[in-house]
Amino acid sequence: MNTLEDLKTAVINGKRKEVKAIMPDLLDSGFEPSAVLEQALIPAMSVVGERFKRNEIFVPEMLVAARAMKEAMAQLEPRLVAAGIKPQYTAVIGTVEGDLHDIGKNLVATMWKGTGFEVIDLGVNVSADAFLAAIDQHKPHLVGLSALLTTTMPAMKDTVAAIRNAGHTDLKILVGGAPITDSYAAEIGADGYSRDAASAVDAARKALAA
Ligand code: B1M
Repeated sequence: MNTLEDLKTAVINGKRKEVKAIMPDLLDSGFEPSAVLEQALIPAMSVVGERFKRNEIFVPEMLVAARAMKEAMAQLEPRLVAAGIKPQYTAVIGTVEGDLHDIGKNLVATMWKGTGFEVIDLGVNVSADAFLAAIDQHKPHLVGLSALLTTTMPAMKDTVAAIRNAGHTDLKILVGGAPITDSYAAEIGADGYSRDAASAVDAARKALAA
């Protein structure tokens, strides 16, 4: 029988096919989807990030690890969403312009779907204009912006400013991503920040109740 450690190792090493085989084994033998996420998948990406920082691996290895992670997420998402109820709120989410990281953003989208939000996911490298067009089209209650690079934090700031300048002063904006902090969120005029996907649910509820 496979273990969470087997899954973590397969993701770190970018073994997509192994991940594809291990996931049903774990999920069908009683592992909670949240444990799979928190004890195997997220720690795997941390290891990958650390190795990249130490120049032990490079972008191609990071990319294959991300693909393996996505394979796991494709199997995990239906289980995480299974408890979902009829959507009460609509949210638009995307990774800001210049930034191609989407694993964390996808997780936040999954958690929001799982707690009864209708989520319109604009993908990665989303310009402020594309956010504005989606806001006009879908009239969301909440907008989520993700940024993983210090170099794309200014794009997050510009997107918040563009949304506010377009007159959406009451629309709730939630931000997150590894380099983002509570104080940065406040500084750029967002309504909330969360450090991970699980707390993004509470942060969204809190912002909407305010
Ligand atoms: Co990139 N990368 N990357 N990368 N990458 C990081 C972010 C980095 C920290 C690695 C490192 O140096 N240790 C570093 C950024 C340094 C910095 O700016 N401070 C980095 C770099 C430098 C780069 C490139 C510039 C490398 C290069 O080309 N030389 C390049 C940039 C490309 C671009 O975006 N323009 C690049 C490319 C890539 C890949 C494409 C190869 C790949 C991304 C694949 C993909 O996403 N489809 C990749 C990966 C995989 C990573 C690491 C290893 C893992 C990211 C990840 O998926 N983490 C990452 C190192 C790391 O994070 N440890 C790294 C797992 C995920 C679950 O966590 O995304 O943090 P995270 O999301 C969390 C929270 O942040 C939060 O909740 C999520 C779930 O708990 N959160 C939100 C995220 N968004 C939120 C939104 C919210 C609320 C919470 O509300 C709306």
